[in-house]
Amino acid sequence: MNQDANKQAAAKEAAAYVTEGMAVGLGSGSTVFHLIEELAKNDAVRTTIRAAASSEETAEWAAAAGIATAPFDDFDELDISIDGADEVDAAYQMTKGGGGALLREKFVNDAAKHRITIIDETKRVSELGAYPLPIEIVPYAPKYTAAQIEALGSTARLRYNDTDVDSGSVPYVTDNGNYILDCAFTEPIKDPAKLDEKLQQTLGVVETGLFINRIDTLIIGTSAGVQTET
Ligand code: ABF
Repeated sequence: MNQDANKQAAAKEAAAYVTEGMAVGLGSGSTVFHLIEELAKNDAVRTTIRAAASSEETAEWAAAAGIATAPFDDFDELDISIDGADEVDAAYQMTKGGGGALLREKFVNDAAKHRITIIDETKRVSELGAYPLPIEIVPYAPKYTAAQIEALGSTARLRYNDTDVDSGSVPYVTDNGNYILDCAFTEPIKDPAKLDEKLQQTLGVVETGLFINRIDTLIIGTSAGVQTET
């Protein structure tokens, strides 16, 4: 199967975990888009769940599917969260944030009793690091913040929107009004938890795309079928 078909298959498997009346945390990205498509097929579920969306785009997708959404702080906790990833390593540590929504995704993940990650097989890696790590930073000092991170052994490139012909490149701004640095480390990330600790202490860093010990169920769409690891 092709990558998108594998994403769809993983999303379909995850949708079965969502039951009537649940408080559901929705991540972002194309695999989550397929999840919302699957949830929309079940009227009893679609019309009874309430969702916390981890991006404005996801909230639009949910609304279009007839799924009620509410601000994150309206929920005391979430029954389940379902989100994608950019990389998942052998120890189930993740790189997320390729879509720029990592901060809200981490809130949604944090509040959920059952945290499900849905990926296609291309995301499964032995060690993190081939995918540049997204890090959300305050817009005040991107160059200074990038220099602190580069001292840890990476390049840290400010993420831009598509080049705006009139005004040149425009920095990408997250839903939270912050910037994103995409950080390519020169070596594989052998100890993601240790790197995350260092990054969390770096002046200017709001949140990192390292999701440490944040998977309860991993659903992988593969060319040989759907694999579920808990
Ligand atoms: C979100 O979706 C992000 O954290 C991650 O970068 C992205 C994965 O995108 P896709 O599902 O389109 O591969 O979970």
